[in-house]
Amino acid sequence: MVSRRNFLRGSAATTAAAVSTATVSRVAMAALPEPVIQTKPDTMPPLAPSAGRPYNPVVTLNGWTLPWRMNNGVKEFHLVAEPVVREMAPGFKAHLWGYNGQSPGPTIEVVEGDRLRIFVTNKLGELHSVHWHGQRLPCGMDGVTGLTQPGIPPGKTYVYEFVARRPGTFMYHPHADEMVQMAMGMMGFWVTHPRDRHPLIDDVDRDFCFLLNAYDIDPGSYTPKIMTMLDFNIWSWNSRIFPGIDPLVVRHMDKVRIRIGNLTMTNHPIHLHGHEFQVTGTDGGPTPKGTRRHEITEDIAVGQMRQLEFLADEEGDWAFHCHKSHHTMNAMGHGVPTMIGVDHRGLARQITNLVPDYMVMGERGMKDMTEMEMPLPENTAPMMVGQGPFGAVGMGGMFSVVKVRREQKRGDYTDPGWFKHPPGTVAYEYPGTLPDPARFKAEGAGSMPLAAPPARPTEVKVRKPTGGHAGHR
Ligand SMILES: [Cu+2]
Repeated sequence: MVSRRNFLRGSAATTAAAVSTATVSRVAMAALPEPVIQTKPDTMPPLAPSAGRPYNPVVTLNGWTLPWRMNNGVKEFHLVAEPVVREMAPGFKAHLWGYNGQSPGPTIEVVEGDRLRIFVTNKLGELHSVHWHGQRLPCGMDGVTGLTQPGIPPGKTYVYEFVARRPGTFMYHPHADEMVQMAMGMMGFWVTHPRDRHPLIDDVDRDFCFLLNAYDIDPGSYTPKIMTMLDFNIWSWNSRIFPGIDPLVVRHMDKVRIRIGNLTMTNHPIHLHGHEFQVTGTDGGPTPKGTRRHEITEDIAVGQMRQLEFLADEEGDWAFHCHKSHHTMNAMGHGVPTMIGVDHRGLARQITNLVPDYMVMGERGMKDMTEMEMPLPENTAPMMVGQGPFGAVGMGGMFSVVKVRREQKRGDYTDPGWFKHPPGTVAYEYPGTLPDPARFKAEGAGSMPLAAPPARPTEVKVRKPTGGHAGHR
């Protein structure tokens, strides 16, 4: 259940107050900007720029923006690469690697033309470097270990300096032992706002961003299996899984931008209900207006960024999710036989006595799992959970809700609760009796008769859910 949140109203001061700054010794770091550490997985309010050129800040889903300091006209940031504990959903925590206390790391927001200095302190046990995905910069600042710089040794700090040359949607991630470091959750979002009015970049009222990431964490364990290439069991947005992903709260008639980057090993067709959006940009830059078309699903390939934009002109709680159905469920969605129509409850109970975490698919479908009294290993996200106003949502993983509300105030991201549907606008039960099905007069009169009839007719019985089970809550 996504709880109602009290958002701190945004300013650099309130955000800084919500975090502590204790990780790196202040003496050792005297010349560096104090590293700001986030301790919570909550969606923090937009960080309004306290200096430099103005811009409309983004909101990072279950994340935050890294504060900076101005030093002689240079924006200075401090990233600390370190092991973190990330709450991926209430009741499920993972040992990940990240930046400044969280995985993903904080979002970095700058303005086109800004001169930047980014300090990266390595508090991992192995070499590290940060690649600024999509940036135009001097080759030696590109952050590829061994190719453009030596790896940053454990305990050392390196400095990256470049100018944010083009506006757009980018990310940062390690380019050192990537397979391990990205599988452990090291990545972050990057937004470069346009310096002036840009013909291809519209002003929006709400600007959200998040990264797609995936983990393979065995039920009952805490650390991702970093050797997994394809068969992940945790499909997350910013290292959070439904129902741990905050809703995207918008005001009716707001112009909304959602920026998404994919650092998993597969593509994700991201699907929005109730609205059509346009893809207004990629990590290559803003897309020419003539190429834009309306979509309701946009496939985001590995290593790509996409900007989706729409006018929120339909009130409601609109599902927003990856359209791969295995990506909207949590651990244990794999490797179980299909048991639809098989009454195996007695058998399952007996096996559970011998193998405590034995899991079987439900008799009526997987959603049975949401209500089985099967004990879960400790620190395991149930496969599909989340209670909506009408019962179990039966989802996990890459799923959230865009909440469009007339009463929402400008700039207010507080969860307004569930949508109150106007009377007569919710699907309802048909009160009459079901008519007998119409049948074809002659069955099997196909154009391709079998050469010889089968020796023995095959007997298959349909087992229908019984009355008590069929009705759904
Ligand atoms: Cu997906």
